[in-house]
Amino acid sequence: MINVIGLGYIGLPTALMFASHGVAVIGTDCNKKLIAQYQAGILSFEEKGLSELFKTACNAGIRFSCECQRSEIYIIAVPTPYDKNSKKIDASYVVNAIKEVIDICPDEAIIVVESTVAPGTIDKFVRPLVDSKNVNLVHAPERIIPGNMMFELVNNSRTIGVDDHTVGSKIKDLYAIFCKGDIIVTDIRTAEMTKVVENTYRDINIAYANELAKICRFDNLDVYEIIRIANKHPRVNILNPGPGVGGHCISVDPWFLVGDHPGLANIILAARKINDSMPEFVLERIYIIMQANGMKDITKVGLYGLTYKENVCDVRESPTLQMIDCMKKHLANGIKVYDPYVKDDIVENQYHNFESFLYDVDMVVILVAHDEIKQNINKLQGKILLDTCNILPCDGIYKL
Ligand code: SAJ
Repeated sequence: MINVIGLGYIGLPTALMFASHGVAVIGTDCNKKLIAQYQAGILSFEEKGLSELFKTACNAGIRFSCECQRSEIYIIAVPTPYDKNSKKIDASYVVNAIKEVIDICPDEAIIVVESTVAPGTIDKFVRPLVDSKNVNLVHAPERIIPGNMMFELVNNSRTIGVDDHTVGSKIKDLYAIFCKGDIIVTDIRTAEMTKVVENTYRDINIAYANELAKICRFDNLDVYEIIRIANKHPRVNILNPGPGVGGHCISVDPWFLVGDHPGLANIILAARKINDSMPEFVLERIYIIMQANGMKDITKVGLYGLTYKENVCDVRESPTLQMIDCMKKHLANGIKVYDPYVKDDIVENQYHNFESFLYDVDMVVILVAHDEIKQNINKLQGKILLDTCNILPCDGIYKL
């Protein structure tokens, strides 16, 4: 049996995937409300293909509980935030999960940490906790992208970091039950570093696109046309500029390298700063555009999109929230906000109906390229538009 600990964006799909492939699974989480919800057959977030997988896993007998269970294999998928001041990992969720496991697990149990961790975390925080017991540690960092999780869970390559190759083979065979991608077995420190390096690579490349957007704005050039042409070169592949980098991964993991290697992680730090500066850059664009159109009232501006990217409901570290924080510092209140994926009221002046939102604003700032807005471009007629995602045809539209 596998006990998957932490049933959020990664733990839940992983638990469901194993269960629907015939493995006995118990999913546990300290959040009682979440467990009650799963036991009642209700999902906590939306993701393409998730509800079908949930049904299959429930029919296959997956169980949910608040208490960790005695089991031969544990998969830990709990959050790993970073301390905003020191930039170092806050490993407390991982540490607490390991402590719970150690209290109940049998001898020779295998504990797989899937949570992304700062390189060195397993040696520094986890190993000392398990030393008293005869267990095997594994680090198998998740790699799936929100928005396409089900496909990537099955098709992506995986990394399995181990101390012992017999354990490596066993865990490789376990993931191979559903994973069609290559499964590479390596040591734990390499697996830790590889995962953080992957997300940092993407952060740096997005930062390059964002810096180009700023340079092109200054020089009055069309950054999208420049990127389009540059990308025709066989060895150039510039990413898309945007209103900033959100989510719990790309905007967090590079800080682990900066926090642990001050003075060495220079490009990484610069990239983080550029990406973090984008919400404020958009805010400045809003003020310039308002001025150019004789608009004085910020309450007539509407922000479209609150999530960290398109077609997901996750708002963690989202550029829109970063921008709203920035506005609060400037004491600019009353801007209107709408997102079809965010059902709860999480900010002031939030709308839950697209039409009423549009009715109440003169200017719309597109911050997330949800399918909804792409399919309703005609409804934006007559509005002043700032499109930070480059989804609208260029004529008469303001861009980054
Ligand atoms: N973004 C841009 N321009 C781009 C691409 C993305 O501004 O060209 C922005 C997005 O709008 C978003 C942020 O970057 O705000 C991050 O989005 P993303 O789609 O690039 O990545 P995540 O955070 O959803 O998922 C990443 C993935 N990592 C890589 O692609 C290297 C995923 O595979 C990881 O599993 C995930 O982090 C994770 O959990 O670590």
